[in-house]
Amino acid sequence: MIIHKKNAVSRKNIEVLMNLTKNKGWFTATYKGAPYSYQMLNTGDYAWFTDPYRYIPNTNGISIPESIKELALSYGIKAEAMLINKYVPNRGKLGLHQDKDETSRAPILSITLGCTGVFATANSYYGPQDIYELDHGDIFVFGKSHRMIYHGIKTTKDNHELGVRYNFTIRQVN
Ligand SMILES: O=C(O)CCC(=O)C(=O)O
Ligand SMILES: [Fe+2]
Repeated sequence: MIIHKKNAVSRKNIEVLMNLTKNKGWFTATYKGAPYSYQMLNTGDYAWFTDPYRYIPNTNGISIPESIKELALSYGIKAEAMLINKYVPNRGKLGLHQDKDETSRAPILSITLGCTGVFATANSYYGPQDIYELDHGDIFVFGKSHRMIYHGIKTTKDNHELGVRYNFTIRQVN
């Protein structure tokens, strides 16, 4: 199951999510010493960390807003972690990977605000890719037979007044 809804995030939820991005607690993750090209902010009950990849209880006190939890529930997701990524145009990328640190196999809900992310999906690492342009206000959900797809961000466009791309992924961990 893959769902891509254009311009589907309500005004209220855009405001709620933009407010969350004003929090302190942004950091640049590293893997084996190499920094990621984007910044991250953990919200919800669990935080995601690297080296090794894992979820641990989130201690920064930032919770997932109720209206976002309700949206997630409409896709069958008990929202336990929402990871916010901030990508800078032209530089922000994310290599092809699977989201596999969750014990739960509930779908993953992704929301884009700001600049466009050029999002690739594939059935295998070297397989043919489908490309989706994730624009401001888009919702993307992958679950069921697509839950373990490979996916990543090939590039971030410089096309929105926000000046960056925020991606929110809402996950059920357990
Ligand atoms: O930025 C995106 O659209 C994808 C983010 C993602 O795949 C992740 O954080 O695991
Ligand atoms: Fe991912």
